[in-house]
Amino acid sequence: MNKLKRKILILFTLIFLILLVSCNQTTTTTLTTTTQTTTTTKQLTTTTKNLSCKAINYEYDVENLNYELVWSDEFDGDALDMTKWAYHTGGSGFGNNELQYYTAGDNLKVENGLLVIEARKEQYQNNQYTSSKIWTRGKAQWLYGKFEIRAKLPSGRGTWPAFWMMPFSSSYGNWPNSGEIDIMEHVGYDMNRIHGSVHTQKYYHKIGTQKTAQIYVQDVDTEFHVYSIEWLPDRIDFYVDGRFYFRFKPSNFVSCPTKAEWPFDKSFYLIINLAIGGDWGGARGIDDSIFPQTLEVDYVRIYQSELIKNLQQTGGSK
Ligand SMILES: [Ca+2]
Repeated sequence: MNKLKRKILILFTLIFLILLVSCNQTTTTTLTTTTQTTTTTKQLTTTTKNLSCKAINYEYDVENLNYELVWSDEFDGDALDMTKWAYHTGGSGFGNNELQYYTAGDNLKVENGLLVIEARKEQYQNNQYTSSKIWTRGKAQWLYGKFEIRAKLPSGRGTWPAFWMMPFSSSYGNWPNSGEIDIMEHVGYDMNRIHGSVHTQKYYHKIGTQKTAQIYVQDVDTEFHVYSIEWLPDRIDFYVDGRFYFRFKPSNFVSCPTKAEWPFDKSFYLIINLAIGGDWGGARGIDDSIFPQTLEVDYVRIYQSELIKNLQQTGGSK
């Protein structure tokens, strides 16, 4: 009898042990699965979050982008090419209390391979000056690329020429929310100091947060210089005569840029104008003895890279 009892006891103990081990294994497996699921969810969340950030996680070799000329105007004809440009006319001050009236061609000519915009001291409607502003709006716009303008600037107190870009459609709202890129600005009371700037919802001049830089260039009014930007998916670099002087890269300021810092993932069109007076150009008055003044442009050349056009954000976190 004792032998049988011992056998039964051993058997029960064995069954108990097997059950215990098996139960433990199930618990362990369940725990592992839960942990893995949590980790996977976490990874997915992180990835999604990073992809919603703008202007980060782009990988490219900036030295090997194989740029191709996609649009240009050498101004070789004897009139403005209206398939490429349109006049922006009017005299309402353009938000900066500018004093010129922009005419539809009276202040502009194309000759000797140059576009020449002439600002004059003459009454036109309620304005004391006339000048010209042209843009590619509705005719051509670009997302990313190299934009080069070779030009000779006017001189004297009150002049304010600019090469700049505005969004084709204001997807992120009214100015400055959809962005503005100022390739070159120059005010005549501060000769030879070239300004490159961007404006966005978060960074713009009316609240004193615009991102801008300056470079001193000799003889802007007597020599031609090349004013250019290289606009990439995560930054915009500014140059004069190939000399780099400013990089706007939003990830230098915030870890996850949004449209408030980087609205520059949409197409922009190009603008050339010569303003007179205004909040900035006229900050030290206008010297009426300087007129007429001219802005001369030798060419506008725009290059793009297929690699950049097709570049996607990488998924990993950085
Ligand atoms: Ca030319």
